[in-house]
Amino acid sequence: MSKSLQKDSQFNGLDTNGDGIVSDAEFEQSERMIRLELLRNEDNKQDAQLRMCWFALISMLVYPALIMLSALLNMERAATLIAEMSSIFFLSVGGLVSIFFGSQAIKKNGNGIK
Ligand SMILES: [Ca+2]
Repeated sequence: MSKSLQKDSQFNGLDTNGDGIVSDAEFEQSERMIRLELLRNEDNKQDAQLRMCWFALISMLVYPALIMLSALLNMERAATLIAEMSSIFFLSVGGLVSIFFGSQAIKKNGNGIK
């Protein structure tokens, strides 16, 4: 005996051709759409992480220029302060970038534990 959906079921939308029957094909189609959506979200996430990575690397390049600029503008105090922060800054950015690439490698190849 065929089953029917409850009144106002959230799965009513699965009947895409409007014949009043949620066919197996329609059900599978919706599942495929969900999987596609998940893949797209994952893709967006990776893009965002990559952008963050680029931003961190570019900031590493800009950092020394910032010190030079401060020195040129006779802001010796600012130049000194920025230089003092540089060690922790480069460590943090380096850590961030290496964690990004490390996690990518682990995701791609597995962690070696079967
Ligand atoms: Ca249908």
